[in-house]
Amino acid sequence: MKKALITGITGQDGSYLAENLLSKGYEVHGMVRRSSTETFMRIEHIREKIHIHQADLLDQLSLLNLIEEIRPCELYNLAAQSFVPTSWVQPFLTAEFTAVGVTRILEAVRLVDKKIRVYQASSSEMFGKVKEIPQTEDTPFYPRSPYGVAKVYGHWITINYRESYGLFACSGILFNHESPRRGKEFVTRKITDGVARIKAGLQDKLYLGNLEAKRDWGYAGDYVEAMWLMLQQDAPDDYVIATGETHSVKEFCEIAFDRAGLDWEKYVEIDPQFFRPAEVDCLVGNAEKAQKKLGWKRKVAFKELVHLMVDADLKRYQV
Ligand code: NAP
Ligand code: G4F
Repeated sequence: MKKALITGITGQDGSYLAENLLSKGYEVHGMVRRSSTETFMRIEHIREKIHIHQADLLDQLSLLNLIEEIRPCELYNLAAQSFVPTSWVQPFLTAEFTAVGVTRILEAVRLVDKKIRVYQASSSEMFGKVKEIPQTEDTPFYPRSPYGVAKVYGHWITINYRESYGLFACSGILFNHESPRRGKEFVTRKITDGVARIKAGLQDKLYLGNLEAKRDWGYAGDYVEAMWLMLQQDAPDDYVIATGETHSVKEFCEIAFDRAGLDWEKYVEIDPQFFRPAEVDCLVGNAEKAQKKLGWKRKVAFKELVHLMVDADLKRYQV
């Protein structure tokens, strides 16, 4: 039985990846940080099938001991401070988790067993103020937030450990991917949760920031399959994972409110506090390399994604 270790298993992607790997017959281990209250909501339904261990990206020894104890074949490093606005408020912490944390993982793998295959969660935020459209694996980076800068570090240190020590380390440059398990502060889930709360009479308005921002939004369930595929290849490499379509926040609102029979313009208000010090205006990826080499293809289209998120939130509020 193949063993996998997932950091960030309590997050959106970690929960889908754990399900995916269980369905493939893996023994799944998840790393969680110590907390006074458990944050296991997204993995509650598979809690009995997985093995949970405490360690922290900030603590080198805990990572080393954990990897030594489990000796996984594959390690998926999904843990990070992943919310872009927080990275301006907590830039040092973001750098420690999201940037240097990657080196701690890679060092632990290097010291324990160089044969462990590593997936690093890189991000389309690295493209920031984009240098070309659409973005590929060769597009130069121009990050626009402390989060984006930290991810660029994580991306390059992964490549560096591959080239310096021969680690099988892959970096997946994933564009935005969403689901009913997305955190409620991210714009898609904030909208679908807002739609459901308005429909249920629990709130009157939804306050948002930049409605003109455009993203290449896919479904998280499709994207975790790409992570796994990267680690099954003969050689490690980096891949863009995206849909190739871009849509504005406004468009997302229109479709989401419409799904609940509401007119978005009656409910959405602009609140300047949600604008960012530096914005990423438009992202759109070209996943041709992943399609050709990994045979990866997204299954859920944009409108279907918005509908499935709205439907799940309406169900949560029983409307
Ligand atoms: P998420 O829902 O925010 O999950 C982040 C996970 O990291 C949580 O499990 C969190 O644990 C854990 N974590 C944070 N700091 C930690 C620390 N110091 N030690 C151990 N664990 C820690 O993020 P996601 O959407 O699943 O994304 C997964 C990864 O992909 C992240 O690295 C993100 O930056 C990257 N990414 C995401 C997207 C996207 O669109 N979703 C796109 C590109 C890249 P707690 O439960 O304790 O908070
Ligand atoms: O949903 P968002 O917060 O996601 P963002 O900043 O694109 O980051 C996400 O995707 C990255 C991949 O590109 C990941 F690496 C990262 O971890 C995270 O998962 O914001 C999307 C857009 C932004 O342009 C923002 O300005 O929506 C705009 N927006 C407009 N109103 C808002 C709001 N964003 C949030 N969070 N809240 C608003 O009220």
